[in-house]
Amino acid sequence: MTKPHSKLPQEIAHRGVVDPSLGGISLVFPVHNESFIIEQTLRNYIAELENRVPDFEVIVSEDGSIDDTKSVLERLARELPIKLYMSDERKGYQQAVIDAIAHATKPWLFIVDSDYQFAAIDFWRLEPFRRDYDIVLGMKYHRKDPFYRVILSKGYNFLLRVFLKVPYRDIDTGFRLIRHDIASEIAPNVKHMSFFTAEFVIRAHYKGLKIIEVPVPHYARKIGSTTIFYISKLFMICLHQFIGILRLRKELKSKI
Ligand SMILES: Nc1nc2c(ncn2[C@@H]2O[C@H](COP(=O)(O)OP(=O)(O)O)[C@@H](O)[C@H]2O)c(=O)[nH]1
Ligand SMILES: [Mg+2]
Repeated sequence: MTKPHSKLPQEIAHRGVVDPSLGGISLVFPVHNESFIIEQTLRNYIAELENRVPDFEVIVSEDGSIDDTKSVLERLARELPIKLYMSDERKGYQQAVIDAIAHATKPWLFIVDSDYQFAAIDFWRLEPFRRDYDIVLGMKYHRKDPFYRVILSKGYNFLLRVFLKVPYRDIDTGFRLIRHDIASEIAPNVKHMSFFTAEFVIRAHYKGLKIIEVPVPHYARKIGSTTIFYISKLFMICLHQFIGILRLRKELKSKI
């Protein structure tokens, strides 16, 4: 991997029609209980990208919402160009992404958290790197989450450096461009960690793929709360992650 830029460039270099030779993009949103924000997210991303990415589709992968999310999405699907997949059961983030990858038809995936902690316009910070990389990770600069999450994330990335010898600073980001063929090949193998992107990136790293971290602004959640990292579950999440790191290390031992 190339060393990331250590600072966030103020300017977005290019915001225009993307080079069609780089291939079309499937924008993928995993969604769970986001009724208050999902409309804003979808409208902003579609407005930003649909006329600038020549070969473009939007895939919404929702499951298990118990708020108003499903009816908001059904209403939006009548108006906006989205491919909507919903499930009554909560499949979880990883399965939602794997299913979306199977439905996606474009050569690149832009997989983005649906709670608008990343702004649509920052797509343009990642996009130029498609030319030379297989995976472009939006590194949160700076992370606008509760203090305990920032500390946990720093500790987690540190443990990955020590135990798995990977150099990333924000490996589990919710804003990334990934080549579709790579995602289809690697995603189904992710099994040890509950942080899907982290294990995915580590596996890609040891396959020798080209990965870069690019700083992007991060915004505090305006509404709702994390749907994954409840304080009451933190101890078990950390324990599970640590066991996952050890299992992945065992599996990849010959390569590390
Ligand atoms: N489809 C699906 N999406 C999920 C699930 N859990 C979380 N998400 C989505 O994943 C994204 C990240 O979740 P979030 O709770 O914001 O994580 P945080 O930003 O790390 O606190 C959000 O867009 C959620 O709506 C799930 O079980 N299924
Ligand atoms: Mg979030």
